[in-house]
Amino acid sequence: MLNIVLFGPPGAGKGTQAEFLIESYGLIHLSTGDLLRSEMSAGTKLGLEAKSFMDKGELVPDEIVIGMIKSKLDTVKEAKGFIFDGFPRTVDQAMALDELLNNNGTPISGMLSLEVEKQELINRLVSRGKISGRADDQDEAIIENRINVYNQKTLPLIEYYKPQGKYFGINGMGSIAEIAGRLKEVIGKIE
Ligand code: B4P
Repeated sequence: MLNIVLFGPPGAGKGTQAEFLIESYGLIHLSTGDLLRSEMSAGTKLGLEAKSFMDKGELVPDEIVIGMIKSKLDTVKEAKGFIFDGFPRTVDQAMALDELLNNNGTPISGMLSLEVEKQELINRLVSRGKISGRADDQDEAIIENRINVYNQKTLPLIEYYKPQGKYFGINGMGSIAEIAGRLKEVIGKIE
């Protein structure tokens, strides 16, 4: 089973590259951002609670996202593997994910970390904001906050996966196709 953590700051191209990886490898895509946004648009209690954090560019509390991933994993009976996109985002989330996967005997194969310069992240998110309607893409101060939250709470995950030999840094600058090629090369080594 191929279980990939697709990692990187907001705007690094996680969602974009996940689409390509699902097609190429037949994996199941689990994006906590997408799951939270669908809860928001369905107007559920969970969605309303998440909205108050997401609109400010803050992380949604761990227990909410861990519970959401757990119930998704429980519904999938057969899979070639998963792409975790935007999850885990804290060390507690990573530990919870390991526990869930180890119970099934299917650990994380690798963490693929897309590395992109800060100004390029801001440019990508500002341009998406013009068409996406996403509140967190509309305001440069909120985008800056998301990047700061990433640096403080999410970046330390590299040190969680590195000692396990599962961290792979990937240049996330360039065309979507070029970056997809780099990801494929790394997946070839861990498959
Ligand atoms: P996400 O939905 O994960 O949003 P994101 O970090 O902005 O990444 P996304 O996948 O959307 O963007 P991408 O890099 O693909 O999270 C949103 C919020 O949900 C978080 O801030 C948080 O509040 C909450 N949340 C989600 N998961 C959570 C968790 N685990 N714990 C707690 N809270 C959680 O791409 C961005 C743009 O770049 C796109 O428009 C794309 O077209 C463009 N792009 C991509 N590649 C490009 C390239 N090579 N060149 C030019 N443009 C490119």
